[in-house]
Amino acid sequence: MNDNHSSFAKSLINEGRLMNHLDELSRIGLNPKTGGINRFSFTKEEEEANSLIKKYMEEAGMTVSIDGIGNVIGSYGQGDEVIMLGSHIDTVPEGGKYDGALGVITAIEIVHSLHEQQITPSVRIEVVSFKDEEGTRFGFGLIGSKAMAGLLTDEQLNNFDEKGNSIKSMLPNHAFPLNKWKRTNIKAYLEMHIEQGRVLENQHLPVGVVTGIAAPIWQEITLNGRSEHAGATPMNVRSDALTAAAEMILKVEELLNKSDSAAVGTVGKLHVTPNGVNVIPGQVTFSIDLRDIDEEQLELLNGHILEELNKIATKREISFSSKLLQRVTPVKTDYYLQKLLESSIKKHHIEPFSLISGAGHDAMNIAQIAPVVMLFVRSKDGISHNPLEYSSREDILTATHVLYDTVLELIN
Ligand code: HGY
Ligand code: MN
Ligand code: MN
Ligand code: MN
Repeated sequence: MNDNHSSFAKSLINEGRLMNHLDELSRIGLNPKTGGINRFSFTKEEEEANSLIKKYMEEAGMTVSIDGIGNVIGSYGQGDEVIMLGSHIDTVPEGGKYDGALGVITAIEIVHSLHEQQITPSVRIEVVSFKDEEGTRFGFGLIGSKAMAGLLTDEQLNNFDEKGNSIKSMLPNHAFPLNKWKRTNIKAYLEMHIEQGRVLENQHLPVGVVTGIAAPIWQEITLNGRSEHAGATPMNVRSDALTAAAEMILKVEELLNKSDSAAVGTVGKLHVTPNGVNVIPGQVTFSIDLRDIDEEQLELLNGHILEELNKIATKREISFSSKLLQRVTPVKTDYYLQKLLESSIKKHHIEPFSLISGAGHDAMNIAQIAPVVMLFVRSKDGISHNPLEYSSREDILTATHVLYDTVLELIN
């Protein structure tokens, strides 16, 4: 970056501190054998990470609170209206160092540099680390941003983790009633996040402006056949839940490959019961994660897939049930905020580039109650949800300066 503005801002974003904080956070929940990070909601790793970001927020001059759902909120400046920055610090199993964490750490650093320059914003700035964005433990995520958008319902909290704990049982009493967390004073929400895809890399660009976010429908499919002896049961009398699941999973892939929309579908979790080498599987559950930017298309595709899976279950005389785990609305981001980001990007002599997010983000929920925009940072080889997830120091710092400049516009 050679414009004097960025060199001026450069001295104001403490790059060493920013990168150290990212490194320090990434050591919490690190699996030294794989390099993967395991930091799930309502665990000691999350608690440790929350105290670390609370410390960073306080050092940045923020007052910190944790709401009843578990969102960690750093507040800087005065006033009712809020410019909100944030993301999440929880991870998928064996996740990477940057997914979510980058948005929280860079947001704290932006406030820290404002604080060091004694810049008092005309509106209050909040940095939020949203609770349980990934949904790793309870099968549905975005809990913190759902609560802030008034979208979290009691019945959703009855999802259970592998050990039979429900979210409801993990929340403190003062989390209820849930609708008390709905926010109405957010003037703008800006989230920096790694792209988790290959578009920016293919464009040879460090950052991009997100104009739309595809949203997921998550379902859990349960198939019941009959557990029987693997040796004594002839093939023609079996009621094998796993071979039925196999045919269904390939059918999901076939329907998505054939669909002419940008929709994607993934079966990421599969659970076989009783899971014995010499036992014909009696029960199988598997997840379906379906995404599209177009809500109508998404619903139609979802209905079509369920119909086709039901046909396979009937043909195989296997009982079939589906449970909706979560349905999030795809969103378009705010045009004015997109243009603000673009003008900051131009100031850094980078060509502004717009793209859609295939991954879901807290911004989808906050978009229901405020104008939002996201700034994507290039992902090496597009890899994410994987210990190899990587964004370069240079790209991270460029993105931080761009977001810093945009925040300056919003708080003057
Ligand atoms: O699933 C997602 O898109 C995000 O990583 N939670
Ligand atoms: Mn700048
Ligand atoms: Mn993620
Ligand atoms: Mn994320």
